[in-house]
Amino acid sequence: MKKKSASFFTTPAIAFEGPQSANALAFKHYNPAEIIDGKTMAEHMRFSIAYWHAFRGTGSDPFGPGTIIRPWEAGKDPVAVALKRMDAAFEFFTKIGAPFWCFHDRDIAPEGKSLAESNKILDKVVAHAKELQKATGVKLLWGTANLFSNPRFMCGAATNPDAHVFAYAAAQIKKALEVTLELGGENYVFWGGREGYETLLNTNLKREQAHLAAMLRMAADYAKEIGFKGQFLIEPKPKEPTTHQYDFDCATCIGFLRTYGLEKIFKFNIETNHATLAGHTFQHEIEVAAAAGMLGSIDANTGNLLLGWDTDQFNTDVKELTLAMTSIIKAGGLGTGGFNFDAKLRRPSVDADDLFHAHIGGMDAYALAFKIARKILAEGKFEQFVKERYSSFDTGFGKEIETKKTNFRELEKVALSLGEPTLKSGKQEYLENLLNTYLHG
Ligand code: XLS
Ligand code: NI
Ligand code: NI
Repeated sequence: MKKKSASFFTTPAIAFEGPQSANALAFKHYNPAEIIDGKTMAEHMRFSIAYWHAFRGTGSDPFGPGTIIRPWEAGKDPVAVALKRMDAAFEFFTKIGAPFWCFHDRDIAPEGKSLAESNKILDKVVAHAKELQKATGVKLLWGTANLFSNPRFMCGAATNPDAHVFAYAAAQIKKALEVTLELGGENYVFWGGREGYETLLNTNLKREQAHLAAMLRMAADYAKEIGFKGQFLIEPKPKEPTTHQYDFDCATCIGFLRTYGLEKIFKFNIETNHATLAGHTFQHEIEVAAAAGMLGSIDANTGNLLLGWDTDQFNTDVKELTLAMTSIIKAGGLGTGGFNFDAKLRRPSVDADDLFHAHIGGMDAYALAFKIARKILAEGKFEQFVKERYSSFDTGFGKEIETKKTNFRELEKVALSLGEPTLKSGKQEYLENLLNTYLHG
């Protein structure tokens, strides 16, 4: 039964109208009801709205205050505003047709004067969110704790040099896990926040990394204890806010998790903008995670490559997304993960409908990329090329290398008898042109 509540958006619910439609407030490629391989597009894409950007973003930047004024923000009592904001958020989730949402504890509820009071306020807002989830059918993709905004976390949370701050962070994660469970969250995310350092003059790197591992271990133990079955996800990022973030990229995190025996507990939440900040492509990070069986979820955004920080823009680059999608589909999809729009409006995008245009663009670009990627994989031309490129490892001494049945003496014999290897083209330009035939016909 739908609960009747005041409407905050004049924009009507967004419908699929197809590629020919001239209506900017309609989907051109994302048809949630379309069935592909026995699953609806909505089920394939599992789109999610990021509460912190869509409903806490004001357009402020280091040079000036917010520009985006929302009607539901009016009011003196921050708890009443938080509840009203939640109504607005669920109206938006429903109108844009996103089946999931994501939040940090402090996005949805203001902090009180003490931890106990903050927990109480959070419970109140979570109870309201639970009602709205029930009324709308929108589900929680993941929850997380904000361990980076409050000044107490200025030197990190799990990697803070002060054990008191560590304990505070532990208490906050404990509560965030409880409310994520309460809301049926399918995953729980750990983004490193300020887990890193500015200078080694005041930092014991080894102890900090061990503390981070201890925090993650305790989180996993507690999740088990309370019956939270969602997937734990690490979200790598190389820098910002600290100069040296410990969770630099997927490869670094895999090494870290294996060092501390945590690799079975975690998968990755890969953010496009974080990948490029690390000097990688989005697809690279997906492939590294997938190769380790640790591909979990996506924070769908993009950065401005001319800038060196996390600009969190909506991604409409179909080429980049198509490449990413081929890797995701080949890896068997995202499981309990989804595509979460960890992206914000540009500062001058002050209209309410800008929030719709932004998400429509992101959803359409991903849906189109998904379809192109499926075609590419169905035709198998790139896969066939790659397969042939490595075929010398399918038989003979190549196979023996892969199956660990050879050694240097044997391989020396091979090299002496076969002589100089013939050069085989990597055919990059040919392959790039082939990719363009899928993108542009
Ligand atoms: C910041 C991160 C953050 C996480 C959630 O750069 O992307 O938004 O997704 O803590
Ligand atoms: Ni993110
Ligand atoms: Ni980010």
